[in-house]
Amino acid sequence: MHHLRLDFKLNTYKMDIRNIAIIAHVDHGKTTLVDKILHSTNIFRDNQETGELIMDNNDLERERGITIFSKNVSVTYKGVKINVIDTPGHSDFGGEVERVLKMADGVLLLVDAFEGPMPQTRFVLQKALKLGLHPIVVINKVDKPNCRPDEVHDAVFELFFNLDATEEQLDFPTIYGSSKHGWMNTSLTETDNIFPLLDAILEHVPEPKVNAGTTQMQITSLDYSSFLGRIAVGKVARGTVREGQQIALVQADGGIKKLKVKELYTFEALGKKKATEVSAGDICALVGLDEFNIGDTVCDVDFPEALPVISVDEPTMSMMFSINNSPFFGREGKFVTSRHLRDRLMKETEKNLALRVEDSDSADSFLVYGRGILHLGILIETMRREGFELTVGNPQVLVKEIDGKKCEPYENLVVDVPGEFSGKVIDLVTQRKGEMLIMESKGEMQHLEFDIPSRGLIGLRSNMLTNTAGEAVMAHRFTDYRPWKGNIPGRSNGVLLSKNQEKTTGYSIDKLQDRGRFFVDPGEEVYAGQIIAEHIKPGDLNVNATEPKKLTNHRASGSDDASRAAPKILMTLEECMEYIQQDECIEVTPKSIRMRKVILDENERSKVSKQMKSEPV
Ligand SMILES: Nc1nc2c(ncn2[C@@H]2O[C@H](COP(=O)(O)OP(=O)(O)OP(=O)(O)O)[C@@H](O)[C@H]2O)c(=O)[nH]1
Ligand SMILES: [Mg+2]
Repeated sequence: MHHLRLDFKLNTYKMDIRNIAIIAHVDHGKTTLVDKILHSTNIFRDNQETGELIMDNNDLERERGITIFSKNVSVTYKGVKINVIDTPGHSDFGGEVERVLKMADGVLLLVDAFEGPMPQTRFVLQKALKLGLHPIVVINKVDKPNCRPDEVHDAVFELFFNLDATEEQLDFPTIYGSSKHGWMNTSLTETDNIFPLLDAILEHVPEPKVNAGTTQMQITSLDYSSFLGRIAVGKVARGTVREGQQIALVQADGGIKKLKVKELYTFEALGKKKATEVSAGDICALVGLDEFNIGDTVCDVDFPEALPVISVDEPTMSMMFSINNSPFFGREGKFVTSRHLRDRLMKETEKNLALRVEDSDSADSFLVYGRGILHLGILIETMRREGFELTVGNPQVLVKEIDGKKCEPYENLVVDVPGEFSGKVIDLVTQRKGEMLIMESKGEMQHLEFDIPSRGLIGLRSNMLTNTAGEAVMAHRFTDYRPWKGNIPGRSNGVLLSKNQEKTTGYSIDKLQDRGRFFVDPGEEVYAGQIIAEHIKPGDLNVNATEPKKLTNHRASGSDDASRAAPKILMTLEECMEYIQQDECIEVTPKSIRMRKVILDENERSKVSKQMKSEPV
C-alpha cells in the first residue's frame, strides 16, 4: 500500500500551520463564518446540517444566539493546518478576546456591511494592532439589503488610521461576502464558496514563529472536561511539549510549581486529538496540571522562564449575592445554604477571570464583581440552572478615587435609530447625563454616539426600546474612569407590592389593572413585599391582589375574571437586574425569578424609608 507509507512519513513531517482569531463586534457573524469554514473543509461525513450553529454549543449560547466562551477548532486546507479561534463579541467578554489573541498570528476582522465599525470593532482591532498583528478585513453580510460595503470599507480604513496602524497594517487585504450564504470573494462578485477567504489566510497570515530552545507555553484559556478535569490551552511559544513531561509552572507572582503533563492534545475539527509531542507554533491542550491559572507559563523544569504576565480587565460593576431569604426559601432549588453559595462562587473565580468574589459583613452575603450586566447575568443564570436559589441585589458601578476625586466608569454609547426617533433617543440619553459626540446619517438610519457614565446605561435599553418602537440598536463599551457626574434619575415609576402571601386572583388583578401592569398571572402564589406590578405612577403601593371573588346575589355573569387580565409582562433576568432599585432585590430559583423589596414587612419598610428621608443626603 503505497499510500500508507506516504502517510507514515507525513506523520513525522512538520505540518504547515496558521493560527487565526476571528474578531468583531457582537453579531457581525463570527460564529456563522467559523461554522462555514468547518463545513467547507469537509469535516462532516453525513449531512449534519441542523441549521443551528455547531460552534455555539453551550445551552445559554444557543438560546441567546451569542458566543460567551472563545473556542478553538482546526481545519486542514491545501495541506495546511489552520487553527481558528472564535471569540465572543459582547463587550463584557472583551478581556477574553485580548487573552486569546496571544495564540493568534493573524486575525480576521469581521465588519457588518451595513452597520460598519461599532464600539467593539474598535476595541478588538486596537488590541490586535497593538500586538503587531496584520488583520485581514472581512466585510460580511453583503447580502443585506441597503448594505454599504464601500462606505464601510472606507470607515474601516479610517478606524485603522485613527488607531495608529503601521503602514503595513494599513495595507490590509479585504474580503467581501456573506457568511450566512456561504460565500467570500476578493471583490463584491458572489461566488459559491469561501475558498477565496481561506486562500487569503494562507497568503497573508504568517506562519507561527518556531523558536528553538527549552519549553515555553503560556496558558491563555481553559477548558473543562468531566473526565479529565481542568485543561490548559495555549500556543507553544518555544521548544516542544511532550506527553509525560515534567514541567515547571511559573505563576504570575513568580512562584514555581513542579508538575507533570499527563496528556497532551492538539485541536482537530471540533474536537481534540491525542498527541505525544507538540512543537512551537501549534496550539495545544494540556491535561494534568490541575492547579494552574490563566497567564501561567509552562516551562522546562530546569529553565523556568516566564512569558510576560497577561493583564486582566478590571471589574466595573458589583452585585450582592445572598442566600434566598424569601418565604419561598428552599421550595424550588437544591443548593440553598451560604456554604453552597460561597463554594460555587469561589469555584467560578478559577475560570472566570474578570470575576472577583469578596466576603461581606454577613456570612450569608458575598460581594461579586464583574464586567457588566451580561457577565454577571450569565453567571446567575448558570447557577440557577444548576439548582441554586439565591438573592441578588441591584448592580452598582465601581467608584474609584483618582487624584483625590471621586470617579466613575464612562462608556462610549452608539445608537442607530430611524431618523424620526433620534430626538427621543437624544432626550433619553441626555437625561442620564450622556453627552452627544457624533450624529450622522447611515442609510435611512441616524447614527448617534455619546459619552455616558455606566450608571446611566443601567435600565436604558428597555426605555430606549419602548421609546423607539423597538427600532433602536444600541451598543456600548467601557472607555475610562472620569469624575462623578452627579445624580442620575432612577426608575420613574413605582411598583405595586403584595400585602400578603396567597395565590393572586383574576378578580383582584382585574380590579387593579388601571393601577399597574402586572408581572404575575392570576393564580400565582405571591408573598408580602413581592413586586407584582409596575405602578402607572411614581411611588409604591401596597395592594391586595389575592381577594376571592365576592359572592353576590347575581349569578356569575359568565365572563371569567382571569381571562380579562392582560397577559403578564415577562422580564428576563437581565431586565430585572436593570429594573430594580437600591431597596429592591431579585429572588432567583431554578423555576422562578421574582422581584421584591429587600425589607418585606410593610411597617418596617415604611419606618426605614421615613428614617432615610429625614437624614440629610
Ligand atoms: N444577512 C446575513 N446575516 C448574517 C450573516 N452572517 C451572520 N448573520 C446573522 O447574524 C446573526 C449573528 O451571527 P453570529 O455568527 O452568531 O454572530 P457572532 O459574531 O458570532 O456574534 P457573537 O458571538 O455574539 O459576538 C445571526 O442571526 C446570523 O444568522 C450574513 O452574512 N448575512
Ligand atoms: Mg459568535
